[in-house]
Amino acid sequence: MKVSWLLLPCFFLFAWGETRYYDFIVSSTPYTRLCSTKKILTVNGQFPGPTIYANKGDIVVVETYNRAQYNITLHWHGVKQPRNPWSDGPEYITQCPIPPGGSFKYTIILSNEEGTVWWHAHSDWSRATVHGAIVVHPQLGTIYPFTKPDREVPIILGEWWKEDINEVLALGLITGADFNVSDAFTINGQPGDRYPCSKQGTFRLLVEHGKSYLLRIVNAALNDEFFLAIANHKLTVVGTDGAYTKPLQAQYIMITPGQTMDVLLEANQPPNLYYMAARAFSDGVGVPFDNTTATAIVEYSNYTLPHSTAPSPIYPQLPYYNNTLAAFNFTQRLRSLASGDHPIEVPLKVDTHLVYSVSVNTFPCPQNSCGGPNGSRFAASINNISFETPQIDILDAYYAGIRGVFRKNFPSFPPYIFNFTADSFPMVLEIPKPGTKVKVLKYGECVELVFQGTNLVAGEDHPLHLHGFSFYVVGSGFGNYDPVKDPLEYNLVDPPSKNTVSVPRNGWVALRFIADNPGVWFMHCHLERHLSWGMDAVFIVRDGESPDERLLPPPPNMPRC
Ligand SMILES: *[C@@H]1O[C@H](CO)[C@@H](O)[C@H](O)[C@H]1NC(C)=O
Ligand SMILES: *[C@@H]1O[C@H](CO)[C@@H](O)[C@H](O)[C@H]1NC(C)=O
Ligand SMILES: *[C@@H]1O[C@H](CO)[C@@H](O)[C@H](O)[C@H]1NC(C)=O
Ligand SMILES: *[C@@H]1O[C@H](CO)[C@@H](O)[C@H](O)[C@H]1NC(C)=O
Ligand SMILES: *[C@@H]1O[C@H](CO)[C@@H](O)[C@H](O)[C@H]1NC(C)=O
Ligand SMILES: *[C@@H]1O[C@H](CO)[C@@H](O)[C@H](O)[C@H]1NC(C)=O
Ligand SMILES: *[C@@H]1O[C@H](CO)[C@@H](O)[C@H](O)[C@H]1NC(C)=O
Ligand SMILES: *[C@@H]1O[C@H](CO)[C@@H](O)[C@H](O)[C@H]1NC(C)=O
Ligand SMILES: *[C@@H]1O[C@H](CO)[C@@H](O)[C@H](O)[C@H]1NC(C)=O
Ligand SMILES: [Cu+2]
Repeated sequence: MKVSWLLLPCFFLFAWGETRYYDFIVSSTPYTRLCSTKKILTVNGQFPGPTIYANKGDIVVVETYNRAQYNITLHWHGVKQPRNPWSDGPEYITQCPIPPGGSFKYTIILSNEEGTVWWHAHSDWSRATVHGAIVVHPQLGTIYPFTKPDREVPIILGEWWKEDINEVLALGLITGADFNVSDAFTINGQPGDRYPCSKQGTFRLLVEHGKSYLLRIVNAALNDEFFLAIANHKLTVVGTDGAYTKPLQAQYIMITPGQTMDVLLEANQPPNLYYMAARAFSDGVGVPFDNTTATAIVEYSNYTLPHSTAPSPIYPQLPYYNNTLAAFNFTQRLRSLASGDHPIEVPLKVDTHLVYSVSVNTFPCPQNSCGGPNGSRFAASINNISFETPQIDILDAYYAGIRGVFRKNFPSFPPYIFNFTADSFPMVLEIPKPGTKVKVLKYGECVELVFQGTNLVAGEDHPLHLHGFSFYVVGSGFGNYDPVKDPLEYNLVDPPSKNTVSVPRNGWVALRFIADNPGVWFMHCHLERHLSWGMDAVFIVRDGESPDERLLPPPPNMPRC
């Protein structure tokens, strides 16, 4: 075992793991999809990128070399990185980008994550193609809380644009209109045979009758939540966001960008070809989305072609794209495993209550000249603050005491209380306030955070992601959150542990976490369009008193702005 500079006394809460090393080379690589070839950003030339394998409690060191023409940063999504925001990745939040020709050594500290987490770029929209899975196996000497599957397969869901992704981003930012939607969805990089020129590469999962498969599903898409199903097969969810769940049987799953799901597939059907299909769950009225379907094929090994007919895989049933209840029904049934070997500790006493409203907004444009509704420019906000990205990263400004980069007055509650889920609003409510504000938390305090979705401009499901923590989703519902009645219905026994939670359209979710990870931590909608419009917030968790409750020192060679 190699000892890294990070191993300070009392550092490991969980175990002494191994250190693993990976080299990631970011470059522009030509790829052919949908009948044409374009250059995309990749890691080591792969799309999706390489899978990182580790055991619980390990440290993973990723030497990252930027051989592309764009700034880049990498984020280790779902990894809490205790005391180490320096390697968390979001550009201008915890680091300056790695410039073309530059390099940076990321140190990824695994703690209690077990299952599937993932990595992706966190600069502009480059995560469209720069992403991959992180598989965290149980510690040596411990086992899965379910029968060991015969094989494990990462299933990475993504999107494909015919245009260069930087142009899609630039066009939306210039015009103020909504961004162009993708032209295809992908499963392990392949759209599947419902798209032109795509039959050849379709991802095939070869299975043997009687065996079981652990699908490590990651939604790496920029802007689309997915329904996913496999024809004639039940799916058994056993984990999500790097934590185990009680086995949950389902005909379909709903997975948002940022989420992972570990799903057991039993190959127990008559040998045949079966489609795995993924299409958007999109419930915003009038909100444009990619209305296509990606497919892969589950192929039984002893399946023999019937001589008379051309093989046509069996197609699964998926909920309709705007079926809010189907999505909510699935999400709401997830429960933590909460067993003797995998106990959970749901905080019962809350120190700080926060209510954050999440809204899509508009800014007026001179002569109504922009591409958004009525000539406005699209925006988005949390508690009516539309986040403005600073030019120096917030972590550096906090650590070095640089003034003028951010303010500490992020509102704890919506500044104005109204019927958040009403059908229409006075125009003045639609316009947010731009700013770079953070919420400061004391080390170790218990936070209850309620996200309230609003119907401003267009209500839709928002997948909110918190860096640096997992949280327990203790409640959710439709309408306006009621601070008196709704807490009576909380699940404080076995709520799911998540890092990305879907805030239902015209509804709310309540979550709890202990602020025991000092540093600067980004929180944002994981729909990239909303992130770019300002649906973002930042927490600063102060140092605690003992040495192992303090921020680690910055590593050498942090990129400069
Ligand atoms: C956006 O979509 C429009 C309409 O489909 C198309 O003409 C244009 O080329 C696209 N531009 C980019 C940058 O994606
Ligand atoms: C082939 O499929 C049948 C089910 O129809 C199963 O009983 C048998 O064990 C399978 N054989 C192999 C080698 O997988
Ligand atoms: C999406 O496609 C389905 C057919 O698959 C069609 O019925 C529906 O109208 C389409 N919806 C939108 C908003 O394009
Ligand atoms: C879903 O969309 C269809 C039109 O495509 C519409 O008739 C229906 O009311 C919508 N359902 C919901 C729940 O919004
Ligand atoms: C949720 O799904 C379960 C299982 O599929 C079903 O029995 C139940 O009726 C559904 N509930 C709603 C509200 O759709
Ligand atoms: C656009 O303007 C119309 C008429 O003034 C108004 O009813 C509508 O709410 C506006 N839409 C948005 C999204 O602001
Ligand atoms: C808010 O508006 C919705 C939609 O019009 C309505 O159904 C609901 O009763 C309103 N809630 C309150 C608290 O007024
Ligand atoms: C947001 O703030 C702006 C500027 O102060 C104000 O005009 C607007 O009404 C506020 N909107 C909400 C929903 O609080
Ligand atoms: C790359 O990052 C540097 C440092 O923050 C910044 O000055 C530059 O504008 C960035 N380039 C692009 C294309 O975003
Ligand atoms: Cu959103």
